[in-house]
Amino acid sequence: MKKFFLDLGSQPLANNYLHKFNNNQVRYNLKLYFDTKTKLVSISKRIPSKIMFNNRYPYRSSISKTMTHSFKKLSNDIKKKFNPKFLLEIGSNDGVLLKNFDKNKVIGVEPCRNLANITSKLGYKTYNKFWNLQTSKKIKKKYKQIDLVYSANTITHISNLKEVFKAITNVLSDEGILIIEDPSLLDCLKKNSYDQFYNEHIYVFSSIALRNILNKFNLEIFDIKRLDIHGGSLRYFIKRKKNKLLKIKQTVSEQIKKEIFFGLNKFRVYKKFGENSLKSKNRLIKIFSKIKDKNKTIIGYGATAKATTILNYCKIGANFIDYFVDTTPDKQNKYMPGSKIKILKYHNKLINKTDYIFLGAWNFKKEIFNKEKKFLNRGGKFITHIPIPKII
Ligand code: DWN
Ligand code: SAH
Repeated sequence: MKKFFLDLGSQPLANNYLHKFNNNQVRYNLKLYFDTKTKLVSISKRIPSKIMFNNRYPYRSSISKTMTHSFKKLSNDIKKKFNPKFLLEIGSNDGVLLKNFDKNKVIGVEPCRNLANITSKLGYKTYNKFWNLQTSKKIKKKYKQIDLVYSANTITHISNLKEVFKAITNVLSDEGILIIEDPSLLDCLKKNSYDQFYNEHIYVFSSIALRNILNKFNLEIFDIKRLDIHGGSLRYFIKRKKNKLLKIKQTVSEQIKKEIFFGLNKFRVYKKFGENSLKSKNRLIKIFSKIKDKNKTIIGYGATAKATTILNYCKIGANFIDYFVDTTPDKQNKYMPGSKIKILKYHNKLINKTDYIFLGAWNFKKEIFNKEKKFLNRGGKFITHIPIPKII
């Protein structure tokens, strides 16, 4: 049974940055549910994939140094540990991972044409398609079997999980390995990051829920690595159950134990998270109001999808934030979804004339604080809502 635990209100589509402010932008109701049987957490409203992942999708993974380093490190680990003959990446975006591999040993699947074009032009075979059974069959016909399938921050974006895993098992060799990486529900609840939920994030996985899904496809997790990426992610190493060559590591039972100890299998924990999110909203509004009462200026840093959830849930608009800065070309000179806050091209001059900066990209706090030493040294302050709204 699916039980409701948080209403994040009427929301515009994240990543739908508009050139001209439009009050009638498409909106949907963002409500969160916990399935007491499967333990899966999901949003209720499903926006068609073709609308979300179109030919102008602005998000570029390579923009952040943290991500580029993380994917480079992973590529080296994959080569060392698994030495795959052939790797398939689902949701290859602008090639942040692909680029670390030999062009003949890797293919990508990326539905957004603007992104698929980037890697195709670099010579990486990229299927400009959605990952589904049809795409999987096409790939199998050409490449036969694949010994490593990788997907980061993508599986949680696809509504039909049954089809996703059926399509994966269709191409994966008997001894093949599937690695998936997504934000961790445990971290999300611990940090009260309700902003991990928006139209693209249909699910936020716990390892308990993922294990239940994989079980249906005779797949099992044999290792888990926790990463600081995106505020806390889990990298799951998965194999077919019949493959006895790889032993199941203790990391798996340890992670499951941690999740059970926290109560991720119990509805009351989600109810509490819902209550905490409301408290977080009220506290954040108070911080913004107090700053504005003193006639100080606030700007936003990182026009993230997550920030869209925050701004629209907390009703924070141009009355509080003068503008956002972002290094992503396709977000610049557009408006934050659902608000009149403009996104400007990042320039340190813009940083140095404000009093406060709201961290939209709080997940890159380390990278950003390193870059903005000058702002911090002159007494500039950051505002974050993680784990509780505060001024740093
Ligand atoms: O799952 C998803 C993740 C991987 O990416 C997608 N559904 C959408 C997107 O979510 P997001 O927008 O919340 O992702 P990020 O990676 O937190 O976005 C960071 C944003 O901040 C980018 O627009 C780039 C920007 N940025 C910046 O302007 N200066 C980032 C850094 C580190 C910087 O120094
Ligand atoms: N893997 C990258 C990008 C994550 S953003 C990273 O971790 O940084 C999510 C990506 O998934 C986008 O590039 C989006 O176009 C892609 N995507 C969404 N639905 C998909 C589907 N059905 N099949 C394959 N990719 C999909």
